[in-house]
Amino acid sequence: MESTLGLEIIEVVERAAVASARWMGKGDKDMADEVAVEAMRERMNDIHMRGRIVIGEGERDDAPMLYIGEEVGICTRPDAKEFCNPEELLEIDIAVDPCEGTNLCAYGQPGSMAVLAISEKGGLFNAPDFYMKKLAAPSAAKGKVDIRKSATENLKIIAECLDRSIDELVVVVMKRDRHTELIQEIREVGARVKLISDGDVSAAISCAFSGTNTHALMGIGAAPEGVISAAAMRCLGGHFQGQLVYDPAVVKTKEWANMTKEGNLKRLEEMNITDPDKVYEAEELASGETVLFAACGITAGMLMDGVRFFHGGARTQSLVISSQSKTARFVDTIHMTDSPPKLQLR
Ligand code: VTB
Repeated sequence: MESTLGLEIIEVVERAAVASARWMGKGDKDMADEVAVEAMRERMNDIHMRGRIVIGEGERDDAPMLYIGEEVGICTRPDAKEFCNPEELLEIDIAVDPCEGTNLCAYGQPGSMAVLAISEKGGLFNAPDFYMKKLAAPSAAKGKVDIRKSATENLKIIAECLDRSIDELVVVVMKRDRHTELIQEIREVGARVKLISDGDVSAAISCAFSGTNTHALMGIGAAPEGVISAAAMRCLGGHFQGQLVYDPAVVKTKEWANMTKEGNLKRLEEMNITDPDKVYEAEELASGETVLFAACGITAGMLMDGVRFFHGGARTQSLVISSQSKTARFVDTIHMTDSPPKLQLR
């Protein structure tokens, strides 16, 4: 699955990032998202595969493109028989977030990126559009920390695993009312908190890379993005766990102001989620034999540089992670938009 697909999905996230970056700092998060969706979908439809969006822009009725269940790729065209051999058909599931951190992009803040995860059919958890409590930590602490333990306990474990004191740890938490007590607890035990306004995917993955000065991600974000983070962390051997959150009183967000805990539990039941309190490990959220992850920075972040435009082109930085080849590649690309190109490559 990996060889050609790995290269093609770099272009998928690159195109989305470049399109979105044109809207960076313009204060219009919907446009930043819309152009990324369009660019991602267009490039994806040129790949020799039969792909199905399992995590996307929403349900079919609300999202015109990259909706859940949409089929993408050359082998989904009506005339596919002519160029796709059913015997060799690459059937894959895809989770996308064309502009993760739309606000970050719209306001020129660090950490937005175009991102996706791919696995064979059935290899990614079809997460409902719910919230998720998340815990990400470096691989040294994998399986030792646990989302069921307190932040205090987990920080003690991480400190021990990384052979450093707690005050040398940095924990990323999203700045939300629901995290007030969590932030207080982290500070009380002595660790330092890096508050972010949005973009917990990048924060989760950063835990698996030394040098990012990120030692844990704690708190509640969106569930679909939890699956994308898990896909990367599974490949990298980092720690990631997620637990669905269904109580609006815990989530404390205006989007869920009209929801009830009972109603949400009913929604989960209808989705065949029998244990709403289940703790999902990275390997369950991204259970496929082969998992591929790709991200391209829109604005500069902890892992990747953002898109930089110049006369005649743009430069991007992406990260492609593969479970098959056990690689994490940082790819620096120059996109030449003039034809013929008249760039001075340096
Ligand atoms: C966003 C976004 C995150 O979670 O905050 C969202 O920035 C949900 O939280 O990166 P709110 O509804 O409270 O804003 C993420 O999308 C991903 O988990």
